[in-house]
Amino acid sequence: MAASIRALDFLNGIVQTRGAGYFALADPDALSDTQVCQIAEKAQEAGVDAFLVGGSLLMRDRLDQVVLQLKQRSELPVILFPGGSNQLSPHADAILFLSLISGRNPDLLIGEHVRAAPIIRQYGLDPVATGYVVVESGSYSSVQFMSGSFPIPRNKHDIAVAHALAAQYLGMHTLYLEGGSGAELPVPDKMIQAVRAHIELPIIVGGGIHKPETAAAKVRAGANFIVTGTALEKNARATLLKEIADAIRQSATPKEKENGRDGRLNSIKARRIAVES
Ligand code: 1GP
Repeated sequence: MAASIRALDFLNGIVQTRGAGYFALADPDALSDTQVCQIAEKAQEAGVDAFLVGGSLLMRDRLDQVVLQLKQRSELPVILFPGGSNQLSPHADAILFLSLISGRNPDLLIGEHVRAAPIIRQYGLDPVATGYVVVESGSYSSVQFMSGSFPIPRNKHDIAVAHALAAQYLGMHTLYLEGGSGAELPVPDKMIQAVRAHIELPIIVGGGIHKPETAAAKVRAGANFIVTGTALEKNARATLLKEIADAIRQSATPKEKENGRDGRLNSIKARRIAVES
């Protein structure tokens, strides 16, 4: 991402021209220096669109180091994906400015943001306002524990839709449906479909996605960005990155194929009717 391109324009450009993209997540607690460098060197050629960097907790003070390793070995954008206001780096390009809207913890709805905002400005990071929605994923996840919040039950699609609409009406720029790192079960396809049928925002989906076919199914359900972290921690080989990136591209439909605003609205209505019937 050139310095002159804003992060949101970069993300929207991918949605318009390709329909879906791929983020590789580097958790500084989970990856060794060697693994970070391996992923950085292979990701661009494999078809990764950007790196996310962050985690629920930072056990070691090496956020800057990981961001710099990625920047030095790749031209891909580095977007912070912070577990809190202590996870900021001046070397990153942008930040998912996450509000945990599925929880009712005021600190994660606005408190951490107030602490982070002046530093984000000082560092010149480009914030992307993101509604962060945690979904039940078969086991108790780090994000649930650290946030002290209940996830949305897997079969309660209406609750997920209501949160997604609230994020859109609050003016957020993206919605992140999160199963939690290392999730046993990824966010259900039917929940993604239901959310897609009701909102226009780019939808990011992560947690428990290890295989190309799983990534493809999430994209067909309506996801615009797929995040994988744990899969790369276990296997940083370039072939896995490429297989997942290829699956995402082959399953996506560029948004620019839809016609005009009325066309988009009509297609939302049509998708909603299809999901509800
Ligand atoms: C976690 O969505 C991300 O916040 C990625 O999850 O580590 O399970 O790929 P995984």
